[in-house]
Amino acid sequence: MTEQSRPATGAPDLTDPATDPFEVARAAAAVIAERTGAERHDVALVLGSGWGQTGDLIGETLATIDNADVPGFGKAAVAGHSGTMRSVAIGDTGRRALVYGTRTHFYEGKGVRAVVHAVRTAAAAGCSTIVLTNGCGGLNPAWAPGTPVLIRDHINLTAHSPIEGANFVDLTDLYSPRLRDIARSVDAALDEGVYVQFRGPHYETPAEVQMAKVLGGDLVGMSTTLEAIAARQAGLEVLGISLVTNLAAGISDQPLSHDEVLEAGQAAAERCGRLLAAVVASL
Ligand code: 8IG
Repeated sequence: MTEQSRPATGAPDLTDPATDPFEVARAAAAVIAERTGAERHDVALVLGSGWGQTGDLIGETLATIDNADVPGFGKAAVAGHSGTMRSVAIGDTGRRALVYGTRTHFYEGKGVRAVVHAVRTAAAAGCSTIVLTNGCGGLNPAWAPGTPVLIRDHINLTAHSPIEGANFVDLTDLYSPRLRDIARSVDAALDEGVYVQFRGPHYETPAEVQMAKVLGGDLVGMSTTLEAIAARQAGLEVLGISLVTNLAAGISDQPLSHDEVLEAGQAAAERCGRLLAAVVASL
């Protein structure tokens, strides 16, 4: 393709080592600013499995952008995820939330840069806080499907990092104790746990779930940890919230299905939406 015939957006190749991912993030942020009319956004939210409906409760959507129109972003790969991002008014505070309707998962094979691009774009768009949500399997049988759980810490089993080069980022308190306190002030019943990211896209075997338990894990999923690391590198304060959509394999005798995930999300949408809205309003 010649320089001239290349589309203006969506074109940069994050897998090319010559591409600077932070430069692409700045280009993406510029498109977002132009399309939303907002010079900056304050808080970013990534809506994972089961969280799709919750963005609406935060406030009025002022602009919706197709991911395909923003440099470095692609189409949604997961059923039930929306391939758009939205600029949402946070109540009447004058502040804006950048709400991502989907994420790129590591298992898609597009590389770690693609996985964390939304996070870097949020930072470039001016956000100081990011809320990472996901749907996951729970190891604690007391967490019925539809239970939101705060992420206290993580174990990254992908054997990858979003950070390139000799850049030793401190991950102590990666999941902000301050933001977890705020979340608990909204919903005092919230438990917290250690999130273990597997590569996926298959769910775990029961033996792998037991391994996660021995390692100190409480939640198993296929996202979030790489994004959280990139967020810390970018200076963002991170809140992680998992929605337990199923008991992890072998914890119950039920087989796992994506339909179950979507159902649990529907059922929990109201509680999760109110939680997100209240948290974002009190940041
Ligand atoms: I939703 O049980 C959802 N995502 N790895 N295991 C893993 N990812 C998940 C699960 C689960 N449920």
